[in-house]
Amino acid sequence: MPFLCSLLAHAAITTGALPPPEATWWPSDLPPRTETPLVETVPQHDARMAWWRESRFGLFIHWGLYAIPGGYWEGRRTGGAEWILNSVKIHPDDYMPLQQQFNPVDFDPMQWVMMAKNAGMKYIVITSKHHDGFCLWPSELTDFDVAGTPFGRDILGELATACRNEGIVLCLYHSIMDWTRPDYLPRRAWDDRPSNDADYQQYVGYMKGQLQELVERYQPAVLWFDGEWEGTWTHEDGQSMYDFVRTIDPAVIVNNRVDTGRTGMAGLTRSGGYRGDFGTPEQEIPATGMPFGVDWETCMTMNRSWGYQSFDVAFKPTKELVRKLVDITSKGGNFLLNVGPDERGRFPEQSIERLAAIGRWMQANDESIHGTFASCFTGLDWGRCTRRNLADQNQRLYLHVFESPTSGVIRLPGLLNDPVERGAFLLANPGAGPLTVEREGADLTIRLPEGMSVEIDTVLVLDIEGPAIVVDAPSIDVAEPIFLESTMLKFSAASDEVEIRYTLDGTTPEFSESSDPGDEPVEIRRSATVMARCFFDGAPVGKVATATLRRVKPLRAVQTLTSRPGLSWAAYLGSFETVAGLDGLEPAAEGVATSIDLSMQPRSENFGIRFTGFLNAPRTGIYRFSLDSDDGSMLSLGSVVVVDNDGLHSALEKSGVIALEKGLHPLRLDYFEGTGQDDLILKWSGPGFELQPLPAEALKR
Ligand code: H79
Repeated sequence: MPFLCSLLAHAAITTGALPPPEATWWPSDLPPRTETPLVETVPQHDARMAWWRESRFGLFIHWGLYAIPGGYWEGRRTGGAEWILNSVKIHPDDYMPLQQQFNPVDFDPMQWVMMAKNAGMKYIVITSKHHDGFCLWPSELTDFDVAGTPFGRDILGELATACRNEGIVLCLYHSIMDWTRPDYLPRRAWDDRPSNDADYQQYVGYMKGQLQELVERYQPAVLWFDGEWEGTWTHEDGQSMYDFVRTIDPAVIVNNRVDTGRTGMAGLTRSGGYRGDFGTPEQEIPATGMPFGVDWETCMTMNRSWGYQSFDVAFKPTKELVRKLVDITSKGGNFLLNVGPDERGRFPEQSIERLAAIGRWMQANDESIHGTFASCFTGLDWGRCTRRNLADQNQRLYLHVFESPTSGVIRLPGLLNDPVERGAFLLANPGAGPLTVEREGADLTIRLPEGMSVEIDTVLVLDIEGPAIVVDAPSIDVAEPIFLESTMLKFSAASDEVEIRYTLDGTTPEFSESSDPGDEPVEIRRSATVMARCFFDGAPVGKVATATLRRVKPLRAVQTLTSRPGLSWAAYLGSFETVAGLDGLEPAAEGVATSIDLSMQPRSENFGIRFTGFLNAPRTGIYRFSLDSDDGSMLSLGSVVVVDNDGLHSALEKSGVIALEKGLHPLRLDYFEGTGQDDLILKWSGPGFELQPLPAEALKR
């Protein structure tokens, strides 16, 4: 995968004798620390995650030695922030002496904690160690730590105490990548220290030793790993690290960057048994919410950099930050908002102002954030919705109005529940009188107070009877979008109180003769554009669902005289950006494979593999192929590209569907790896079998 590191940042310090171990602390609403086993039931997992899910809002702190250069090196403004060692290609021998300058005399952990707490944040994640390897606590295992700075104080210890005193949960960010530790590999190209003795497993042992120190000494509630993407860190390392830290502290929550299952900057965990308790979108918010039970946290900078840079003044306005928090909460995620303190230990003035302003909004509205869960609506043109369960199965909806409609009325589309008596009210001003709630067909409407103007987000509260039932587009269930002779269609909606109508000719379903009722399964024998919609009392509700179904002929099988087991493979050397780069090259090695994997890879980076032969389809029917690769890959059968997963990217799964006649089909699977991690997984499903790896019988040459 590409190594396109973003800019930004810096590191920190250490000193001093170890403090006596703190008395074990744990906020009373966190699960007991010993009752969660490594292999959990769903209720045990939910109990472990409960405080984190309820918190919704946390403070990220990037602090370390990099705050000293602050994006300047040798008198030039270089940028790079916490990445400055890498961005400016600084030799460790020139970077590590920053340790002697680290003396943040203004460090006041109680002030930091209070700024977070007053902003409505419930936890703090601070960099125990960033990519530069500098440690913010006095570690027994390295001298490159705060203990070796003029400052000398145990920064994590002091922060832990302040957090404990104020009921803020302390969490630690810990980088797997380490640019200065001699055993870490790969070395930066400009780092010419002899590397013959470098022993990566020794480095992994060092990390584990440090994590044991951290967990036992500071009891972080979350371990937030990062820098996992270099090829040296494997899935096995990730599994082992996750199990290691949870064995020391069964209640600890660990992000998905501990393992290799993260999907790029979008940050969610791909399927395949990867460790990690939550996904980590970075600098982005998923476009839609996730299925219930998928935990995630968007981390984001207030300006552009994670580490301190005085010249980075591109701070997001408070309004935008609050709306991002609300947007994320309405999608079921957490918001981890960053501050990069300067070399004296001060938060930037702009960050202080924004935290205070967010706090003023939270003061009146935090009930709509803490302990709430995702919206029941897929989209609201005036704002967002968050929810809370009430007694008797009832629900409270928090309606976050971002733009007040000129009509003075907001609409809750397709919400079939009735309001409980009280009607709606303003969260920040409940005394302002009940707001009129009316039913208009399947919608509820709420009249906003006369002349209400919205500054950041005005929150209305509406209690409804029972869990929310929202009717939107019906779902169209069909096995695959292509079929041979016929296929079955089924429709379903969120409630029995609505009627589904559908058409097969591409026209929008009306409540008339021109459409058919969708209450029974339908057999389709011809290609069709299916459109379906819900109706309530004869009036349309929600969006129109569409599916294109194509009747196809199966790809003809080919006749061959010979058919031996396995696929032929050829391995190529080179730095590729697409699979087309393999064309016309001389292979560096060739052989036969009876399964599709990378066991024949000629080296760890910058290579390509082309598999050729035949796919043996056991029956005539519809087949789906799922291709998961890092970096690019492409699967063709005959002249048809079935899955195009080409290009430089991290692990990414794509699938394609094709109709095949029973028998042999010419197959070509191209793959290439740039730098970093590599992976190639091909699975298929077909007539009578579920998604699985291709068995040896399917591969011929
Ligand atoms: O600590 C902050 C940054 O210093 C750190 N993460 C946040 C929380 C960070 N390191 N690198 N980056 C951010 C950007 C790196 C992006 C890439 Fe990749 C790494 C591109 C390719 C390798 C991640 C993994 C995105 C795609 C694959």
